[in-house]
Amino acid sequence: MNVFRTLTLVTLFASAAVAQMEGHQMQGHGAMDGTGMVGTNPGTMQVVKVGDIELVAGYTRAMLPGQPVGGGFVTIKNAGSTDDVLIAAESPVSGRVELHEMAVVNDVMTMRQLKDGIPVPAGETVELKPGGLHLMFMDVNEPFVEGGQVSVTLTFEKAGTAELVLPVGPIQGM
Ligand SMILES: [Cu+2]
Repeated sequence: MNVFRTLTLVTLFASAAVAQMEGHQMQGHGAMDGTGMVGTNPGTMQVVKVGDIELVAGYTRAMLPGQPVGGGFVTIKNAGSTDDVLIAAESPVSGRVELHEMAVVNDVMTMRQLKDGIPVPAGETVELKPGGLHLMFMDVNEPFVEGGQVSVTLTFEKAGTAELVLPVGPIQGM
């Protein structure tokens, strides 16, 4: 396990120069985002609609042994005329799911929790993807395995709750 973690950290620093995770566990984000920001959708998630919100192309990634956190990604379309907000996420496979943003600030890759949620303005599409907005599975019970599925419930301020089943794609960059 320590070898994997070391490799992941090396990869992270090699690609992202200096990473500041603001209290997050580095190895998790290294495996998720550290090797290049290019995501390939490994499987097809069933489209889910709730109110004016449509959720497509969701997925997550296999995790390294011992990795405690994992990222989740999905595209959110708001076909309505009312702004909405993704305010919460939860999953039976992890202690909690946070809404996160990754961004380069002053040439440094940083990540933060979005405690006010992720806005989904009327008529717009918001993409949760590697290197940007994402779901962060914290305190994961067992590492996600490629080919598996991860259930997650998203709660929107206006549209209500949506149940997604995210396919688990390959570990990135290993
Ligand atoms: Cu995160």
